[in-house]
Amino acid sequence: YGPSVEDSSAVRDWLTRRGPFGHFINGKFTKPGQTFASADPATGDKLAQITQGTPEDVADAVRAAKKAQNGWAKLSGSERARYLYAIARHVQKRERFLSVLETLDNGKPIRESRDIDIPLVARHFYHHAGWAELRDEEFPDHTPLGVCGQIIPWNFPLLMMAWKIAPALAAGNTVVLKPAEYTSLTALAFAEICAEVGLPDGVVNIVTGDGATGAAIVEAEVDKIAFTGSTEVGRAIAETLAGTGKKLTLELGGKSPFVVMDDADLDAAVEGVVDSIWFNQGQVCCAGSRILVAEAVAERFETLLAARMDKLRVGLPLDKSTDVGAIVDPVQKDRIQAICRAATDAGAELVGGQPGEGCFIAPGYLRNIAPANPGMEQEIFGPIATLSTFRTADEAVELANNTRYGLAGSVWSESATVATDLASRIKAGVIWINCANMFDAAAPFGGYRESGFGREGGVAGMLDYLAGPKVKTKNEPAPQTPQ
Ligand code: TXE
Repeated sequence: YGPSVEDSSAVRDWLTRRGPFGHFINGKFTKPGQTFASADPATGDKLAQITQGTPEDVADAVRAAKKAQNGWAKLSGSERARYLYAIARHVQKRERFLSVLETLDNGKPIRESRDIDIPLVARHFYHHAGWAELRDEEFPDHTPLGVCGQIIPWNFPLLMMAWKIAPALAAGNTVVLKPAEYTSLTALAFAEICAEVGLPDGVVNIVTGDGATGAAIVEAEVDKIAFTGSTEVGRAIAETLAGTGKKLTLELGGKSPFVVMDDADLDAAVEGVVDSIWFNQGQVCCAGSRILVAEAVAERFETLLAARMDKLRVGLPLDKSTDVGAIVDPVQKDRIQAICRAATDAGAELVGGQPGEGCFIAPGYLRNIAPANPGMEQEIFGPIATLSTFRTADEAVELANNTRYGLAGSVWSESATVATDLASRIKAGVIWINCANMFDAAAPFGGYRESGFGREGGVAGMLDYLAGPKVKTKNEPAPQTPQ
């Protein structure tokens, strides 16, 4: 099945009926203040007017969250779990509506929002409902942090919101969350779900706006900041928070290696590339953006890759047959093209990757690319990979680790010994073997080096929303030796 024209008109009716949008503070929508437009990147059509949050709006939201926190934390774990289960069920009930809204606002193919984003949102709330029930038993010496300020990006708007809100609430915290300015609409629809399930006022507060609103949250009287976004903004937030005692977790950029060994199943590896860098138009922090392939199979791999790339359909995101939708905003499209230009100016060759009208860019890859080429070093955050070769496993590891990031990696080999050996030597928070971009609410996700710190998901993710003694957990990442 797939969302139909009727689903799309239901979303448009909702936008007309509900907009212009204010914030969601203390269980109610505020009157819209000064607004800005949110557009459909595929057509340029305006979807809604959103309020630019002021420091006063942020202060109101923090006050509401503070007032609600004690009562929320005092509920028994199973009472908090009931709300999280109810949220998960309501997300499932409104699955079609939410996937169409996400696709209109972000430009991602409807197949992805329908089959990946929204189901994972529900899964994240179900999983953390379980944690709410187990919290007292599993972490008896821990307490909630208090009010959490959460700032999220635009590449997986509702899913990143779930990653932030679900563990925070399960642990007994309350939140003030700011969605990205390009993609605020599903967060506002989610606010309606919070009201529908009768979540106590002030437990979840959504304040919309741009970076200035984000900065106001960082400076507000919150106990933790959880941020996902660019390394530059992450660094600025860390500087602002230094010495304040506020807890901080950062999930930043990446330039993840995708290593294809000479004994790999090449057809499967090519499909892995599709899931990795051409998924969500390459706007994925853990995208396997640096393809490293063993020289012995490089020619055959590239032939298969180019043929598969040509079959991908770039098109309107609401069309169920579209593989590659629209880039989120013209600003991001310009950024992607600027890095590709710098890469080709420095001698790389771009295969595919041509811009279309509006926010579209065809999938592509950069070949003949030197390790110091800007296209190899910078996060392109678009549907463009790099393709280079290696001779030995040691060289593969060296190239894989030759980056300032350390978020994810993917290794392809038919030998379990080879694959696990490589996996253990690549410095990244997540390594996938013979697959890519697999997410599970129980598996901790997060980076090393300039990809940030802190984990989301699983036990490690829960501990980042609690204060108390360190608990050694089975799936906790091994401590990282400073580089
Ligand atoms: O990110 P920003 P942008 C990378 C990716 C992309 C680049 C730029 O390479 O091309 O960053 O994207 C809020 N204080 N990633 O400019 O600005 C902002 O409003 C507090 C990787 O969109 O970091 C939004 O809500 N908050 C990444 C959020 O930060 C501030 C996903 C992210 O926006 C702020 C996104 C400030 N001073 C981009 N300035 C990933 N890890 O997945 C902005 N914001």
